[in-house]
Amino acid sequence: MSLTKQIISGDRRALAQALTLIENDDHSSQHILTDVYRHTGCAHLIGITGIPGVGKSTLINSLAKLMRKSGDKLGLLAIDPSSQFSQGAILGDRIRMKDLLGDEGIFIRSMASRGVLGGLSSTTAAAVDLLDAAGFDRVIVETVGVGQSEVDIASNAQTSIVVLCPGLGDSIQAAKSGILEIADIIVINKSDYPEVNLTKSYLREMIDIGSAAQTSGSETQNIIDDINEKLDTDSSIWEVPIITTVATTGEGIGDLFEQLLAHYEHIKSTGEIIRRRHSRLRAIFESQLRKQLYTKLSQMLSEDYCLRQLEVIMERETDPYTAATNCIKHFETNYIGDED
Ligand SMILES: Nc1nc2c(ncn2[C@@H]2O[C@H](COP(=O)(O)OP(=O)(O)O)[C@@H](O)[C@H]2O)c(=O)[nH]1
Ligand SMILES: [Mg+2]
Repeated sequence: MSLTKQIISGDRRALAQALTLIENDDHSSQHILTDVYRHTGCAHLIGITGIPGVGKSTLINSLAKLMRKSGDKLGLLAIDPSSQFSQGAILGDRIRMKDLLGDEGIFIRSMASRGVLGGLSSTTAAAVDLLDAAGFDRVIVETVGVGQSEVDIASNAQTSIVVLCPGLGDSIQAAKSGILEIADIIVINKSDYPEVNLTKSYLREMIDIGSAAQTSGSETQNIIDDINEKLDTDSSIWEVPIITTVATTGEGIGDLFEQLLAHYEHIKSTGEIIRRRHSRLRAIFESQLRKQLYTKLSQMLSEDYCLRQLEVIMERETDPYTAATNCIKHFETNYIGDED
């Protein structure tokens, strides 16, 4: 049986093997992804982001236990944005999610990215597609929110959860970095610590300011205008809930699950899910184009024409700027026109 068939039929070892190929950016991974693609599109894709130590893994552990009670099969991915995934972090995740180990309805995997250019987001997107094709009802991606990467992850998710702790410092940081804008649900975890209510009211204010600014200004920028036009504007508004949790005891996890289900229903009933699917596919398509062009470019650099240009630069007969333009022209006429 082919690896793809094994994955579709729920073989966990085959799935693990394929994920390793993707992680290593192995040339065979593209064939696997092409093969499984038509089996994707069924899972609810959930992103959970927040700074390290905020309690994401612990939260997922509690949430997953609850989700399993309703029979959902779950795929969990922990993504590390640094190129070398530290063993400590993997071990940490394993300990935090220990309740889930041994459950056949749950698949857990930590992943790093070793590829080039946008490696993390394309590795994540590919891994999510595999879990989706393998028949998991919900795929949860845990990622560290640092700078731009959480926005990439958001383009992978249908429901994005941002996790914060009580204390204004981190919330102000989150608001400044734009991380609140991607949130469909905000969780204030570690609510056993003081300052929860202050944090909550600050966040509520920030979100309300943010959504007021969005409705008054940026509508024209939307790429998929016609889909948006079809949306009934009143019922299409999702008010971002702020949920307080204590992940270690499970407090508030029921509310979180309820809001997750409500958000999923909301995006399905308003058609927002189509817009999110489109923007996800667009992101995957663009990142594939970038990746494949980069590969072609790397090949081109070692070809005679470029090597000759390099010699001419060294002899100061031309400058690197003109030489680069010449190479691109050569590339366009000799390669891009060749293939369909
Ligand atoms: N007091 C308290 N500690 C928590 C809570 N949630 C998680 N922790 C602890 O915070 C630490 C980091 O949790 P972890 O889930 O690994 O955070 P992650 O890096 O965001 O995945 C662990 O020691 C957890 O036991 C909570 O709600 N309250
Ligand atoms: Mg974690």
